[in-house]
Amino acid sequence: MQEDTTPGGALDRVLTVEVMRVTERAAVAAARLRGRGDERAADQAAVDAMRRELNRLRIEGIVVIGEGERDEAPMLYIGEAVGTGGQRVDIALDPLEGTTLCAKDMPNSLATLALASGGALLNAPDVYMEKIAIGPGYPDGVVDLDMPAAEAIRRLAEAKGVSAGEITACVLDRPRHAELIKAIRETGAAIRLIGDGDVAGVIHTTDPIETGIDIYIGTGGAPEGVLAAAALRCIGGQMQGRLILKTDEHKARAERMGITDFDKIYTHEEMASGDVYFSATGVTDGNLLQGVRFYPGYITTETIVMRSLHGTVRTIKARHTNFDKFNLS
Ligand code: VTB
Repeated sequence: MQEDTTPGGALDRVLTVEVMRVTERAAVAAARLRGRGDERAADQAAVDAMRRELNRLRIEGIVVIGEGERDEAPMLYIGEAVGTGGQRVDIALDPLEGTTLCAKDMPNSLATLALASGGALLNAPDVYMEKIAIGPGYPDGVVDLDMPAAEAIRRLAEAKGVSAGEITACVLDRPRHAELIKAIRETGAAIRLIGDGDVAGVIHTTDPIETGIDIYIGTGGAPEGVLAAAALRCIGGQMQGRLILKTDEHKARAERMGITDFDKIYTHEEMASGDVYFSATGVTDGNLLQGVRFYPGYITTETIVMRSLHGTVRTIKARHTNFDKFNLS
């Protein structure tokens, strides 16, 4: 059944269940390789499962954020068409976000997918992106990418009605963030350093009581930025991102994707506009989602699936007893 066609182009709402199914399958495939120290194998298993499921959907989907450009990614490459035909949709995916986390069986690796009306997702090259994100409930513009990190922490604390010492920032643990980490610590704020997985890092800002994280700051992958922006479009919060296009080669790649202003700061609404669905299934246990559990005779998954049009956020714990659908061998 099709929903009313809104000016932004509403998507078929049955896709709520379909996107969840896709990330569930990818998560189960990856989870079987949890803790084996083989990132490539876990990623490949998730990619295969996600591709298989996407190709069963009644959509005319184009991967705009994928595993890489065609020459470097044999499957789910940028520009790949998926689905059996139907509504034209843009797809952003990361079948295993946090491959290292999964290979080491560390928290917060996810299978993620976003789906939006055709043309609604930013076609970002696989470069770095500076990011800042906070959860819902704050006035617009309370923090932005142009302000020093210390000021962002102070302004956020003031808006939350607490001291800077009660704020926790999530930052990727990378040498490039040494100055950023120092500046944040000087405000008295705490830092949750993460090894990988900044899609989860951004989503965690939307539920500080559960996750303990108020703000995400730092430089991570641009594709992960678009996925996180899609999630925030649905769940609320604010995010800004700026592509880091230092070399001519980066700029040429961005231009091929239709980007002309190389210094532009994108809001999350600009990175993911129109009607957006986002789904993430836990692979390893995490702050918001339990990882896949294998029991004798059944498997459980936990998924957060959301849609921007009505702001519905569902957390679905599923019990799967038919293993055929997972292609386990
Ligand atoms: C992040 C993180 C990913 O890449 O975007 C990061 O979310 C950025 O790149 O899980 P570097 O690893 O080069 O810092 C990942 O860690 C891996 O794709």
